[in-house]
Amino acid sequence: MSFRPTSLALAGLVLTLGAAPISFAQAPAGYESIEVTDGGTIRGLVTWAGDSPTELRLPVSKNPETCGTHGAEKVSPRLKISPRKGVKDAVVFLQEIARGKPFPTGVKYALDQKECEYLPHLLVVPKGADLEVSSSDDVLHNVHLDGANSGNLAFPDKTAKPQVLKMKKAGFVDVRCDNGHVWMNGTVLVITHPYYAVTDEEGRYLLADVPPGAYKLVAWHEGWDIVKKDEKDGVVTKYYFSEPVKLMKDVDVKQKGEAEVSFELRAGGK
Ligand SMILES: [Cu+2]
Repeated sequence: MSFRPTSLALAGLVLTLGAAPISFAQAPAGYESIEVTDGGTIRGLVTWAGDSPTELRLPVSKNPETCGTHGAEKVSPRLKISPRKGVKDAVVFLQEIARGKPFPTGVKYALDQKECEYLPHLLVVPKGADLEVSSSDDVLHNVHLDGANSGNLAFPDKTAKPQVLKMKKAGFVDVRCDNGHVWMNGTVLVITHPYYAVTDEEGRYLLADVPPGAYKLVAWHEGWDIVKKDEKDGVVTKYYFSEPVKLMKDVDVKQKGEAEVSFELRAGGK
């Protein structure tokens, strides 16, 4: 998934670009880690505008003994709205930044499969880092990664060893299971810089130590509406979901200042 930035001159910094499209969230000339001593903070909320929709429940058509934590249904993990309208699992990040703080060290980027769901549902991984995938379930899962990075990993049961995939390219990666667990999905965002945050249960996010300057701030959320489904003998074999929602706002970060930027999602995705 990629798109071109609307403006090539950001933050007073003129970027020279080649003919190739720029990957989403990728700094064209690479990212330079520096010590940031006068950085500011960007914080805010991702919230739901209007009445919260009824949660989407999907029938558990396979391995209910392992997967059926809500009886014979799974609550779709794609849209989680708190009673106060906070939206969990949106990712907020600077669209581009050439230099800033380093990625934190000693972080393990891991994706587990538990009760036929991906934990975490949305994971951000630095470009070039290892993603470790494991399973805590005693049913066969097949982890199908597709997008900026691809892969196909089989986990017969929870005794299967974790498998490691290097996330070489920046961009979004869809994760799903091809073994009949049609509700299982997750997203990995591979990013070139550490200015990102995944929203918590109340939709909150915080970006710290941002070098002073003007930026484009992106809020991204996966699509949540079912637009189509394949069925065989009355059983859904594949769900197709609406496109992800990408919202963008300008933000000006002052030296040791605090900027507040919030985003709203709404029914229909726009
Ligand atoms: Cu599975």
